[in-house]
Parts: sequence; structure tokens; C-alpha cells
Amino acid sequence: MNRSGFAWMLLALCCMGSAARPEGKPNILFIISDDLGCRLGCYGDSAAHTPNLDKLAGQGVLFDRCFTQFPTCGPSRASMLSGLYPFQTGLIHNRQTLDESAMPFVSLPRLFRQQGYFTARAGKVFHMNIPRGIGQPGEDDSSAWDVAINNTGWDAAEENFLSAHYHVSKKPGSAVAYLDPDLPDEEMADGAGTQAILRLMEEHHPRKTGKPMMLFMGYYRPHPPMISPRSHWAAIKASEITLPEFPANDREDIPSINFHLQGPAHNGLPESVGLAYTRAYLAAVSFMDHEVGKLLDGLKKNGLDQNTIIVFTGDQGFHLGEHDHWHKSTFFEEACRVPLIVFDPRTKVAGQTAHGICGLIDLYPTLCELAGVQPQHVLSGISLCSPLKNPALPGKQAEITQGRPGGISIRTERYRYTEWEGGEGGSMLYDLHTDPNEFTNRAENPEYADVEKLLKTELQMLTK
Ligand SMILES: [Ca+2]
Repeated sequence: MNRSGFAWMLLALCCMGSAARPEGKPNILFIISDDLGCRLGCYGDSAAHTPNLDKLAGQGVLFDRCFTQFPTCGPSRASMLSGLYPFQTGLIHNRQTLDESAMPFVSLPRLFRQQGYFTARAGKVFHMNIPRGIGQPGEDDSSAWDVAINNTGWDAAEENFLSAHYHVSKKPGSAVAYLDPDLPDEEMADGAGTQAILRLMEEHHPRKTGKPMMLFMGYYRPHPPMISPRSHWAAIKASEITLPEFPANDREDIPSINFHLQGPAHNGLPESVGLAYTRAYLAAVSFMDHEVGKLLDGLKKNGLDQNTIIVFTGDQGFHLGEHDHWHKSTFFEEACRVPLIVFDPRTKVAGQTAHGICGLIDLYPTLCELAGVQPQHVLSGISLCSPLKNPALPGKQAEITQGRPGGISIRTERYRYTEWEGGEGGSMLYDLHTDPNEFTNRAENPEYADVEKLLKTELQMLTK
């Protein structure tokens, strides 16, 4: 079945569930962390310290082959929240908005609001510039929310984030920059966001309002500049951090267009800087995990833990030295693969891993089906309700990731094939069974000609 076929099937499924009364519907807590790759304990990272997310994974289903539809903040979020691919909507830049005046389709939280949910967000859900856009709405869908909190904190003040340790470039949103201020969590923008969501859980409790809640918490960390309270750095042991290895000639067969930022600030860092930056990233992840823990405690304290579906994910991954690179927006696994944990307290499945391929685009139809909410436009993802009940089920045959400039990529269980400008601007083919670190580009290799041709055809079919 092609993609649109899946979408129609999904619509039919969702229609079946839409008769449920609002008061019987589950609450939704959707947590998204910015620039978070799979650098969590539950994804096998031994240097990470993420006890709360590890616990959540132990209660729900961890998807270990989930891919973003665009390895850059804004387009990734626009795709996830519209349920459509970037090539379908044209939303491929950070500054584009899903506001109802600009777009003909309904964003996920606006849909839930229209169908009886109390919806609220704190922090970065739709795109927002980091750090200078913190405290402002950014490219928000303003009609999606009953309450929108533009939380800010010490780390968003210009004089503070410019006091961080910078390597080469001082452009804070994309710099190699980090800092460990000796301050309480609540003084950071993310800490303030957590407190706002905890207040909303109490003030808009379904018992008081008669409405189910859909709460979005968008954490800014570990997006650069990597600023997190000093108390979260102790758990990240410098002795446990190693930098990734790669062949000396690794870059010779990689089209240079694959590296979004090609300057010295993000390539070939001195080892001491790379180690410090990796520690800062993991400390920021540990801080974010600690904040997630407070939200989970808040659900329990308010008696919401047995009727709240929790989604935890990230918008795209981040290179920490793989292929000698230190940023995002490439078509390598480090930038395209994202964590996804879903916990539905109504199911008996706990602590299992779904290995099938899926994408962030699948979250819109998944939440619609789980909540019995009816979509208003044809969605391109598929519901993950089946793997949530049985994680051993196979996933999609392939997932698509688009990127700038002019790049598009297909990921199957075994291969990743990427091309720019239909191949005119370069191409990459990796055999992930024999080459999981993507060191040998097989594009235009005669031995892989049949594979390349097949993947190219599939890519064309799926992006028509
Ligand atoms: Ca991001």
C-alpha cells in the first residue's frame, strides 16, 4: 500500500474512535527536547545520566528506529505537527509558520483544542530561535493553545549566554558553547517551563474543567549554547567519555554539501574541546531529564498518571564528533535518528523496544487514534498504535528525510540512500548491515548499482 493509502486507512480508523466523549478521553503530555539525539541511557549511552527517561522507557515502548523528516528544528517540527512531509507543505525553513492564517491544514494541538481538549504549551514546540528567541512565541500556531507560556530564564539573557565558553565562533545558537552556572534549576528557562506546566496541571485539572488536557513541554536543551546548572554536571564523568573514531580518509567520499556548517567551529575540534563539549551536551541532557522527572512526579501528585499518555521525543539529532562533525542537519544517522518513547498507561506493554522503522510524522495519527480525535486533513504518517500493543510487529518499509539544500534521503531497514538535486548535486549510499557507522559511501559503486537503482525508484515513488 502506498503512503496515501495508509493515510486513508488511518482516517477510517480514527473516525471509528471519534465518538468517545471528551470526559472519557486520556490526557496527553508531549515532551520534546531540542537537538537531542539518542544520547540517553535507555538508548545504550553509558556516559549519559538519564534515570527518569530510562524509567519512562521501562514503563512504555521505546522506538529505536525513529527518524526525523528534516534534520533541522523548524521544518522537523512543522512536519511532525502538521502530519505532512516537508515536500508536501513546502515548510523547509526555520522561519515558516503553521499559524492558521498561513496554512490550510490544522496543526495537531489546534485539532485537539477544536475537539474539546484544553491545550497548553511551555517553551519550544513550533520553531523558536535559540537562544535569542527564548521568551517570545517564535513561529507559533497561536490558535493551537488555550494557554501559551513563553518561559525564560538566566540562560536566555544576552550577557549571560555570551559569557559561556566559545570555540572559534560566538554565534550562540550554532556555536560550540557551554557553561555550568551555579544556579538552581528554576532560574533556567527550561526549569521555569517545568514549573509552568506543573501549575497548569493543577489549575486546569480535568476534574475542575471537565476537559482532558493536552500539555506540550518544549525543552530548549541540549540545543547550543549548552548551559545547564552545575549540579547536573557531576553525574557526567569525564573518564567515561570517549570521542568517536573514524578512518583518516572518512571525508573523501562524503559530498561536502552534507555538512550544513563547514567552518572550523564545527569540524575537526581539538580533542580537549570535543571532550568538554560532549560532557556539556550530556550535562544538558541530564538537566533536561531531571526536569522530565519533575513532570512525571507532577502527574502522579495530581492523580493524572493513570490517564495520561506520555510522548517523549526530539526534533533531530546532533553530531558529537562523528565524521569529525559537531552539529546537526546532515543525512547521517546521528542527525536523522531521534529518540521516541511512548507510554500509554491503558496498555499492558511495558519496557519493550520496537525496532521497526517509523518517523516523527507518525505521531499525529498515533495521538489521534489513541485519543479518538478525528483528523481534518489526510495525514501522511501511519498510526503507531499497533506496535504500541505489540512492539515486535514490523515497521514501515522505509522512511523519508528531507534536508537543505535540495537533499532527500530514504532509510530502509538495511540502507540509507541520499541525493541532492536528484543526484546532480551528489549522492550517498550506506549499507548499514555491513557499515553501521557509515564510513563507506557505495553510491555509484557498480556492485551496488541494483540497490541504488531500487532505492532511487522507491524514493521517487514515496515523494510524488
Ligand atoms: Ca532542534
